[in-house]
Amino acid sequence: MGSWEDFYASHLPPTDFEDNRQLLKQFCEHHIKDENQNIVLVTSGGTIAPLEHNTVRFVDNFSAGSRGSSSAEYFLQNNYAVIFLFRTKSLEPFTRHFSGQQFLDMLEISDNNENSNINVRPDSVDVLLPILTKYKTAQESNRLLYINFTSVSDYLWLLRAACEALAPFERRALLYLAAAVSDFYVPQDDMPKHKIQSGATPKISLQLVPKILKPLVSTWVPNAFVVSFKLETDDSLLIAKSRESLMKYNHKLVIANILQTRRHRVVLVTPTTSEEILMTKEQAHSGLEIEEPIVSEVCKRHEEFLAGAEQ
Ligand code: 9Z3
Repeated sequence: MGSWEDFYASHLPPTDFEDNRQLLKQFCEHHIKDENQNIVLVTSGGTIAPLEHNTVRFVDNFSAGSRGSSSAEYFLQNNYAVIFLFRTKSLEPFTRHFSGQQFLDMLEISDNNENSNINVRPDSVDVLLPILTKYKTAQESNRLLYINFTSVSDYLWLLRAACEALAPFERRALLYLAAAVSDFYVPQDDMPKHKIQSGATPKISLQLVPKILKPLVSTWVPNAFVVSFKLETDDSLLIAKSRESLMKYNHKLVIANILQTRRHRVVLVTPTTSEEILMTKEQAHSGLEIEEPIVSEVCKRHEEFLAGAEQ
């Protein structure tokens, strides 16, 4: 595996990188003026590892962005300013509640002779109104910034830029790294320029993505409250792998989950404690999302950390 310094030296930033860097800077400069304003970076969705520069094919992963997009809403509810760093076309806060034609089905057209109007169907107002109200409140108070990525390289460039903008918040910055970032990729120097031709069987050699938590925790945002996620498919590895990550990177908390049960069970792991958050079937059916108790617990621990009562 190459070092993270080598990675940035050998991979170009995304084309709209400077614009996004400015947006991140402005958003943080706006919120830092209020010394009571906490801020969170939520990463969400999967990254692609392209196989060609002119990308036709790529390696992807399963993440839909449910965890990140719903968590972003709950952080807003807990009065955080939110930077939502997400995979293009994955789920986003607020719009995530309407998939496919659901939104259009909530509208109706009313015609009179003069002009046409669009109204919300009376039976949909109860559903739409609370979501729209929360969305508008977030927008009007400028508390939600959307920044998107596609490839693992774009993600790493934007993550570093976000950390640079967040560093002045010191302990008030919370990082909630829920994106499913590819562990393997084809370095830009090893990639063909054009579409791989179908003739011979291609030999694709993937390299390890550098472990970015290391510089992030030790150098980029050394005072922030950093929370990472650990995904496994084998339950017997979950806690040990989470502790290993805490030892290696020295951050505050790992939220551990298993692919198949991630919607109703997570374990919050620190070097000395582990606390399960479990949702019953009844809670899930009544519409409760596991991200609500997760975010509430993370905010509580961030508050304790801010108060100097770090556990
Ligand atoms: C997670 O574990 C997230 O909870 C999920 C959420 C990606 C499982 P969905 O987007 O899924 O709601 O469908 N994220 C981190 C996964 C990850 O790749 N972690 C790395 C690892 O486990 C380290 S940061 O090695």
